Amino acid sequence: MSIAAEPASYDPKAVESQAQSFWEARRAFEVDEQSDKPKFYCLSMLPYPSGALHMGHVRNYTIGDVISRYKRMTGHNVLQPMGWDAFGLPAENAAIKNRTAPAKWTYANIEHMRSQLKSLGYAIDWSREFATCRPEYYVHEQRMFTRLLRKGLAYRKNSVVNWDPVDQTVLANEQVIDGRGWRSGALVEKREIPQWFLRITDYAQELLDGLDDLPGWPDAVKTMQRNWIGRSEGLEIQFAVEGHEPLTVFTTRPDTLMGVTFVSIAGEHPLALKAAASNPALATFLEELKHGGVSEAELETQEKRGMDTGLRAIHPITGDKVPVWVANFVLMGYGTGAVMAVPGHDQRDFEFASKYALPIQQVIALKAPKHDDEKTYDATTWRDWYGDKTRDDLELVNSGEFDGLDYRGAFEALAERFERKGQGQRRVNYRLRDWGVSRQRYWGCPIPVIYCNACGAVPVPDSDLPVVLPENVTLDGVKSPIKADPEWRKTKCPQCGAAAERETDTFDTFMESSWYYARYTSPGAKDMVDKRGNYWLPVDQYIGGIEHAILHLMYFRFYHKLLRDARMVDSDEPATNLLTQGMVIAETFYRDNADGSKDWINPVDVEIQRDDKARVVGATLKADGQPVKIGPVEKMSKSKNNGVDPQSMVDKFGADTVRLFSMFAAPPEQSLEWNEAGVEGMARFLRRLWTQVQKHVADGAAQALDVAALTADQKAVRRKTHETIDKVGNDYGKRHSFNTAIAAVMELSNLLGKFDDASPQGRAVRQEALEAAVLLLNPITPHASHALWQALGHEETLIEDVAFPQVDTEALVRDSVTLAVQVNGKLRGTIEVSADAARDQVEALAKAEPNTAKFLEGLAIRKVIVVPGKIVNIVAG
Ligand code: ANZ
Ligand code: ZN
Repeated sequence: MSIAAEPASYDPKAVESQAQSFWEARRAFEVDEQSDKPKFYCLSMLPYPSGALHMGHVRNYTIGDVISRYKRMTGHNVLQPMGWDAFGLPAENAAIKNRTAPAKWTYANIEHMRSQLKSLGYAIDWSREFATCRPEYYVHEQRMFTRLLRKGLAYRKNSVVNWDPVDQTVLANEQVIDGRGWRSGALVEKREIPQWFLRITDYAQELLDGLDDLPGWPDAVKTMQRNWIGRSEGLEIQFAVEGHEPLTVFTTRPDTLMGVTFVSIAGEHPLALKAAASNPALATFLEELKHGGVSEAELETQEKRGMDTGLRAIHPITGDKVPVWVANFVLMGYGTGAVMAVPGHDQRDFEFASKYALPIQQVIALKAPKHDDEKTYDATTWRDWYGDKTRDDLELVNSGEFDGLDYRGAFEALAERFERKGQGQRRVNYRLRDWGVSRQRYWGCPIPVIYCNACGAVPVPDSDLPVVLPENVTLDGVKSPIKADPEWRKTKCPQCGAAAERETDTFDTFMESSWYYARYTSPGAKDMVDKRGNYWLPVDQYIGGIEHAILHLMYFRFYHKLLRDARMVDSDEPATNLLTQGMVIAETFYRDNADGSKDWINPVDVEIQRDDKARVVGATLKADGQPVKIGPVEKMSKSKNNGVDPQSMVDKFGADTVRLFSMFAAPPEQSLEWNEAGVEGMARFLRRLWTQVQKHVADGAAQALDVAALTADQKAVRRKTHETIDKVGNDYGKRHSFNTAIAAVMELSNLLGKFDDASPQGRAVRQEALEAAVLLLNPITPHASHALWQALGHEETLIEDVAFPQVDTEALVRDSVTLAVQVNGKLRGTIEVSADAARDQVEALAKAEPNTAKFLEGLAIRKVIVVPGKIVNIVAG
């Protein structure tokens, strides 16, 4: 026997760079469609190249990588791509600040972040990488748009934007701070300008119905999407207006029709504009309304304001005259822009009527009121239950012929009546609006349209695409360089050849992120996607932040349907399974400044003091040793300076440890609290496993395992090995429960630490256990696993190609079981019996157990109950 050499100690830097160069040289993760394995497309939401990876990225991409590597080990042809969502406002802001072009800034960030991703060892097919700001990417988007334009699925209409009167520019919502321009500080105005829209509303019902076919999506996301689509069934009802055309209202509550005491219309409603023509006070009021917010949230919260137009509408059933008011909470863009107001049962109408002393009338009541306050209607305070149509304990009152009907009954009766008389009709409305894709920003994909005085808006012909965005520009922060440059927009009309001008708006950046998943499947394809798309799509596992639950994921689903209808893909939905990972949070630390503000201190600069029960009792700044205050645990952010730079953690601990911690600290959907002590714990575990393997192999190769020859202890270790394989396989594959998988491997490693058996079969059992541990951790710690697998004697088989270990069910069988022995229901001892022991043998052993025997002394045994595998209860007296 040779003297064991000192085992190589764990050097993550060396191990990781060795594994990474190996993968790179072998192109280990490049895939194509020529495979007899089932495909698995694992996609993580692509990053915005902001400058450096943050912990949220690391968490997202590690989850995706663990799933990808696990799927590869279980026999799948796995595609895991990566790219850059490279257009967007931050590049413009950074360009102004750093006096560089947005393109230059973006490309530099991509370089840096790519190397960061590579240092984390993700199993990415880098040959498919792209940046969405490149013409060879966005040309497809432009071609798609011109197609949609010809099909009528894209159109132009006026729409309101935020206008900064000082900078003479349109502002994005996030550039409006407290109603003022972020640079100029000027009060922002609303302006109507023509903008391009995609008809996502044509797909509203399909987008809604499709959610029922997505069992692999979180319910929370599906609910948010349903609410966003906001399907409402109701009636359109006509109200005659004295001296004018009839007014049509949309209501979901026709059952409250007899409670209508006025009609409310939007400030932009044509009838309001007509009335204002001869009513200067009203005209002034309409002008004022234009300055309010435009978002629905703002409309919900702002104070109710209105003005009587002086017009009178005729109630379609009673013939009574009711006033027509302009109300600031009625949206022109929803329904008909006109509402039959029922202050008795609609809260907004109630607040409005209370403010302007308009009549309030009860028409819905409880069928069987119990409490006194339910028996009388109180028009001075709002009662929510009157307005809830889903309740079946309500009925119509004060409604003449409709009294006694419920919501459904009244709905049907009125729908039928109005449809017969031509005074109204059933109608489904969606809250979903068409997707406004125009942005007045520079750093985006140019909208491929040419304006000609004679021909109007003409799509740029395919042969002239792409319309390229100039990258070499200077930004002064006021105007988009392509808007400021009179030359860029000059062109000829593709139809008549006359002098014409290009559109200078660019697309919303959600456009690029709506189809990138399809492009990854078809690198180099002439069109957006080719037949390779049908091999890979739909995405089998999509992973990203919950903040994308509504917009991105809606556009992503919409775009897939556009691709399907353009016959580019066969499927209806882009992704079968969706995982929304939780936030990364961390402690906050600060010191108070004299002026009451706070100086936030980064957690890496803080030393934490704990008591002997590990409770935090204080914190000091490492630099000066003086105390700092501890704030709440919050999402990592710049404003609280509690972000931990992943790169510094990778440099300090290695990528595997960072990956291990981010998978161990919390289940993927939950918040993950970053703490360095936890990271150190993970580093210790990896080092221990490393040493266990190195010590084991230093003693030479293990003999072949002879299952029949194992001792009880050896069998117990082997059983643990296979129990662990079984559990980890389930945790990865069925539950995405990575933290419990890691914990199981830790237990196995602990057991090996106590298993001190240098016999040939002892070593064979240890070899099997260590191989299992290394393989089971491979999806999470691929670098260490790569090296340890080789150390375990597999120079020729690569761990990247090794299958996930199989459970040997024989090994799970317990030869002996431990039984509790009770006398008259009280625990007196335990016995070890063979798993297939006969009943009388078990009884005999139980009675002979020394402590039990003591308690049985002098008693007569009446009965012995044996619960197999669990207990023996001896009844004696
Ligand atoms: C009378 C009524 C009585 C209403 C009642 C509600 C409760 P959803 O479910 O979102 O579709 N409405 C219609 N068009 C509107 C607009 N352009 N701006 C603001 N509000 C509008 O809501 C439909 C209900 O919202 C409609 O039903 C209408 O008020 C109002 F007890 O009609 B209801
Ligand atoms: Zn023309």
